[in-house]
Amino acid sequence: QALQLTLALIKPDAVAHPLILEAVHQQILSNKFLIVRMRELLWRKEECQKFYQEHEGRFFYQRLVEFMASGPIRAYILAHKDAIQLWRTLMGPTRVFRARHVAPDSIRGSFGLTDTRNTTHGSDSVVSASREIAAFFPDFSEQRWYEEEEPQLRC
Ligand code: DAT
Ligand code: MG
Repeated sequence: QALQLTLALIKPDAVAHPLILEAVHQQILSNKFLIVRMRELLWRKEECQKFYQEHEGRFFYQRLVEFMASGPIRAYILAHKDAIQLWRTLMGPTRVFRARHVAPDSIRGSFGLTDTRNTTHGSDSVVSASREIAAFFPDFSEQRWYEEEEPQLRC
């Protein structure tokens, strides 16, 4: 079975706290994701606006964009047989109140501060994963990875 790729982000609220950053990183390792690429960066407001284009006009959009540009973020390309769904399950629900109630041990249930400052991001489909990976890792060729690296990694 081929490995699937997803984009995971650790948002500024979590990168700012070394223990939370480390705890989220450990979740990635202990769930047997393969870390294909990783980088830390500070994002500009314009880049955040583009990344979250689908939410333009929502009441939280401005807040979200400003938050994502407010400090360093860590971006990962993660590989796993079920990368997209598994990472989203580990993150838990978007909104912190719900996360604390229905998935208290999830990443957001454990560390989420507010509905906006909710620790992590994960792609929600194969199509958005490709788009989001390209946004953070413009030099990464998914096609090449599937041709040259993935066949040697799957077991
Ligand atoms: P997710 O990040 O779980 O995919 P989403 O795509 O619906 O959720 O929203 C993107 C981000 O926008 C989310 O991580 C935090 C922010 N957001 C979403 N809904 C919100 C709300 N009701 N109030 C404040 N921020 C919200
Ligand atoms: Mg989303």
